[in-house]
Amino acid sequence: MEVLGGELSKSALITGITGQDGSYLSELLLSKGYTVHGIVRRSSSFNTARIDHIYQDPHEAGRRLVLHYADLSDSTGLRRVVEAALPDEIYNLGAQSHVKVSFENPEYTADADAMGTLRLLDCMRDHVHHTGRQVRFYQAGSSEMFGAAKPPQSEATPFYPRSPYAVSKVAAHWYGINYREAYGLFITNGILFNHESPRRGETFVTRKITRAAGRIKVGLQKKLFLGNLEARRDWGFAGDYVEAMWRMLQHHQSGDFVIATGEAFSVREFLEEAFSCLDLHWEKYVEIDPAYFRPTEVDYLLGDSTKARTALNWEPKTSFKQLVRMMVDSDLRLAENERLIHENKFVAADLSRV
Ligand code: NAP
Ligand code: G4F
Repeated sequence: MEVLGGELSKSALITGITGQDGSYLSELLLSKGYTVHGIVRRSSSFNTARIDHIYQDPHEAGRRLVLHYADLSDSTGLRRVVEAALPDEIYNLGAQSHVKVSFENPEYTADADAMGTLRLLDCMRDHVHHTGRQVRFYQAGSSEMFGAAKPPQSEATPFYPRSPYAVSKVAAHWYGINYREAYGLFITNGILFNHESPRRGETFVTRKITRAAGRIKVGLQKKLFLGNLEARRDWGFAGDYVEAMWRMLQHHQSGDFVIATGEAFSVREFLEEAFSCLDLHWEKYVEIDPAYFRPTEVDYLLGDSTKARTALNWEPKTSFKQLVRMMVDSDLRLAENERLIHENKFVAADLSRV
């Protein structure tokens, strides 16, 4: 903890700060007075779009958002960042988070999601040992870990992972428990069901649908190719879920917590809801492309978050319909801007000539 303007300010370190959840969590922690340190991967193009609105120039006095180049595949870098940030709380959100991609890049997924967690836990273990500081660790576990287990799924449901991503998250979950028990560290595993937002990556099914609905509405797209429409998911709003992450680390005891809405809908139902927001009939536009089927699918995720509701006093604030509407409205605005650029024959800089 550091003294900021006479008040004690907590320091948090977030891996995956450039992702959907990282951006919402940063906003939440900044609003609570934290100094937020975030790990950004080096990329040849900018990857900070989701946090550009809260970015603070390194030359700004008293800045509370500090970005560090590091990668979950590089322990040395992680160690340096932990030593520089002196975090009270570590949120490990960084991951190769796409299930279908994990079948194509299983080894990389295991390295970032399972080994990356182990590397960061080990940094924390040494840091706590050498400094005697109190540090709390949040691990971004997933309902994918339940996989083929019968719904509803709670903390008591045995895992049955169905993808390299899910297997890696199960390993990370158990590394967390082992480090908690072996070294007495405060390590909490969130087991979060699907959560979405206008900032969701565009290749996840909800955003793919709302993005396409907006583009179809303004005449920029004619077809939407999808895979399995029958899968059922318990979809919540990411903004509500980062509040749960924070509450988990404020709780007096570490543990494992399921975070979910308790309602599930199929991909088909999401489609119906999203397209009807724009008075469109999805059947006219959607085609099934088996390329989007998974070698092993997760059919039905439905969470029982009674423990979090009771112990953390957390509950989701956003309904399924409100979530879909929020995403459709945002993506309609995006599509309208795209169309304006298109109609004005706006020419983006051709960087290959520079
Ligand atoms: P996301 O949007 O895909 O963001 C993932 C973040 O991890 C990005 O900042 C990404 O950086 C970073 N990252 C990827 N590989 C990395 C590496 N090797 N080293 C350091 N950073 C790396 O994911 P999200 O939806 O925000 O989810 C956050 C976390 O919760 C993930 O661990 C995900 O698996 C888990 N989770 C998500 C959900 C959900 O429904 N959203 C549900 C349960 C669990 P770039 O921006 O450079 O790519
Ligand atoms: O949107 P999805 O890719 O999300 P999925 O696989 O449930 O994983 C997400 O949620 C997990 C939590 O349970 C996170 F841990 C994970 O990081 C990620 O955020 O797919 C949802 C469903 C699947 O059943 C998929 O087969 O939608 C189906 N689907 C149908 N057509 C499609 C498509 N999924 C994608 N991505 N693209 C399609 O065209």
